[in-house]
Amino acid sequence: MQLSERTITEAIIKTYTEKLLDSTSCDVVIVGGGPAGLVAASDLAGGGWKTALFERKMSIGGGMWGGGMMMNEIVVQEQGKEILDEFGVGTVPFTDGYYTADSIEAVCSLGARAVRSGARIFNLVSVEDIILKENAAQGVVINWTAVQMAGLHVDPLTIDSRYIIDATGHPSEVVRVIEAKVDIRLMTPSGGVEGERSLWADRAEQTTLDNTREVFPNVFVAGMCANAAFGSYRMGPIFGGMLLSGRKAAKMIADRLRSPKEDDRQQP
Ligand code: 48F
Repeated sequence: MQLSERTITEAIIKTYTEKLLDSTSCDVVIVGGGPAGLVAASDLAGGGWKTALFERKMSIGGGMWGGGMMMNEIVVQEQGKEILDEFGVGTVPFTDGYYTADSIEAVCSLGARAVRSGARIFNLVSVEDIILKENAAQGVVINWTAVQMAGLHVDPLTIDSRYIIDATGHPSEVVRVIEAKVDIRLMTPSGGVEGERSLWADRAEQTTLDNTREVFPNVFVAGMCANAAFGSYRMGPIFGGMLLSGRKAAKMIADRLRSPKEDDRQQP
């Protein structure tokens, strides 16, 4: 068979365009493909919800690849290990309740599971804003990362979504955009982004979970973004909280999607 350059080009344009077109209206958009975003994407897509994840960089994985200080091993505790087991990531006991895992295996396994569960992952695409209607987020505004990097004045496109997860890690980009542009208080103590505090691993792992919740109508925070939004500590290269946070955000949203009127019923 003679290879046709034109067929190769058409195959890519057609399949990518179909993938993107099919994602213009989602149940959930996840912003950021670090560990928290990837677990959330797997769980939501696996539960049958239409899920798209936008990742600014070429590669998903966020801060997981680099382990601690470029030593590509991560540490998890018992509950985090259970999630890694489920995703088929090997773990090695270190000492009471601490396990290590190869960060490359972890990222690849989380990413593969998310895609195979049906999540659409779009790398090289940045979320730069939300769609705001009726005082709630109704989707995200996206553009090619390359457009942003080149500083080109090119208008973005949009993706409708019933729920959004800000899983952008330390910079908490979606909530920061909301804080800057929207005249509505966030559901944080000050009404704004509280900002991340210094490192306290034990406390931060717990607060990551506590802080995984809705921060603005239809916008949930997960992973390190949850602690940045609600003003808690960073934890360094222990990743159990990230994995569990992604799972918690997915569950909260799936529950909401299953019973959209639940909140209304709870109103006085
Ligand atoms: O930073 P990141 O890994 O977030 P996470 O899932 O995990 C945090 C840990 O890696 C580590 C830690 C705990 O041990 O403290 O830092 O909370 O992944 C965030 C991803 O979001 C992407 C970014 O490139 C990264 O891959 N991202 C950030 N802003 C945007 C974005 C944006 N506006 N649009 C699309 N992607």
